[in-house]
Amino acid sequence: MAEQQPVDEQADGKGGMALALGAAVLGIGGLAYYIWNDSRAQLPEPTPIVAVAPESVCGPEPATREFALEAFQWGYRMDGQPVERLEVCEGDTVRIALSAEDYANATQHALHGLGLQLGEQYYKVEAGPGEVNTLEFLASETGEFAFTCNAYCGISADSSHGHHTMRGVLEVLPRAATEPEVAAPALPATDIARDPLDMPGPLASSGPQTLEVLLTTKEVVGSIAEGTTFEYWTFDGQVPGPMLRVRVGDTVNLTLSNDAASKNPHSIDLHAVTGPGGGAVLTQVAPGESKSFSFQALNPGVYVYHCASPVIPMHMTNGMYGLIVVEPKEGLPQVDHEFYVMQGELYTAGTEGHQEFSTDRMLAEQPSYVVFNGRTGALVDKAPRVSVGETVRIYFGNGGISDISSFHVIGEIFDRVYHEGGSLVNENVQTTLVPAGGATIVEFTVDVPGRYILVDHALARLGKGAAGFFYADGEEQPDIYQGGPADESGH
Ligand SMILES: [Cu+2]
Repeated sequence: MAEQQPVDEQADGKGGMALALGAAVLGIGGLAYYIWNDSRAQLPEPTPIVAVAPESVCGPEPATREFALEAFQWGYRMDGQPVERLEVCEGDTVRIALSAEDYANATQHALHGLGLQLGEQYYKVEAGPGEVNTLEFLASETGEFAFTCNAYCGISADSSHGHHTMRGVLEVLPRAATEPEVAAPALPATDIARDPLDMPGPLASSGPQTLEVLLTTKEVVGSIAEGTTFEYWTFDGQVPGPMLRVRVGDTVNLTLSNDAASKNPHSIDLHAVTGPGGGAVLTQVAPGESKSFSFQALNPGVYVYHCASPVIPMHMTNGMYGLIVVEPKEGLPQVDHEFYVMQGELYTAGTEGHQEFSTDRMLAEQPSYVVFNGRTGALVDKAPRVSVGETVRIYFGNGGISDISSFHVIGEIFDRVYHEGGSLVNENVQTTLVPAGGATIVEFTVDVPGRYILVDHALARLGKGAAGFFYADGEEQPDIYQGGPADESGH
């Protein structure tokens, strides 16, 4: 059963009319309206019913504002409604078409006019019964300017014969600052993109060790994409930060040093740490300071580490993330190649030149860029090469704060996936989910030569930068993959 319509709409008919009038006024452009209540029709006390906000009136470009005013015995009206205030914007061309009510037995009142002093200029127009004359002028300065029925009405403006009520105000509103946002020029930049081959190799088999790790947080200007720069916040100057590699049972003495040139405190929370805060509470370091803490790696897997200084998502997306691999006691099976790849999100204001961080975009979870290894094209410029028949392992982490990555290699099937970077191994996987703050390990043998493309299969992110390559060299493998002979292809 349909719900009954609320009766307020009918009860509030005047409000509805006001809205309709407002819409009409907006359609005309630039008029704030005052009308008289019916009960006050003989008393010219205006009651405002519509206020047109300047923001909705003053666009970036000057406009022509047209008003069709009719002078009648008690004042000016427009579309039958008394008018006391006209609003325009500085620089607008104002066109007032004045007509005079043609009524019987009032010939001495039949000539009406409108005069307006605007700065140095006095503008006037008059109209007799049945005439329409147009006054056009430039709203050359801001302020409130009275207009009245002037001497051309035929009698004095302050006479008691009625013309004294013929007055109003033209308000010339300032135009909001409208200069287009000019992008700041790009700054000198360093390449913050980490090479996917830049990582420690497999660990030698041995008993538990104590490892010393030093990481330095640095704020550096890098290039996100052609022609754009951004102040990245990093571990050791690149994105992602250095891969750390330990083995289950190892103790890590980690020292975090914040570069003296930094403007912000930084810290590190490693998901491989067992203990409150993952290290973050113990490592909040001001610029120029260092702090240390120790942890024992208890669980095998691949883990994200990231800065955890407020505002944490801002520190993360600005580039402060990396992976720590905790190998099982027996180590990981040997492969021919290992790649280190992390997806990240960048939230920036603007699209060119030097870009500032955008809190609005971050809160809206609308990254401007989704990238692999810090910037667009990082894994294109630094695409690894392998040979057909070799095995590849990719440590893939998600340093983003909004998007879940649907990690996929076009033209390849993952023989094994360490699901969510843990100990559960899945086989024969096309696309694997990597949550924000999560990681995975994928392994495959390359069977066919050519170029392979790493993507987040949420493919709209391709246009935001989430693409990378690796190349496989070697002989064609027609048993596995080949095109049809040209004369049989039908094309
Ligand atoms: Cu930080």
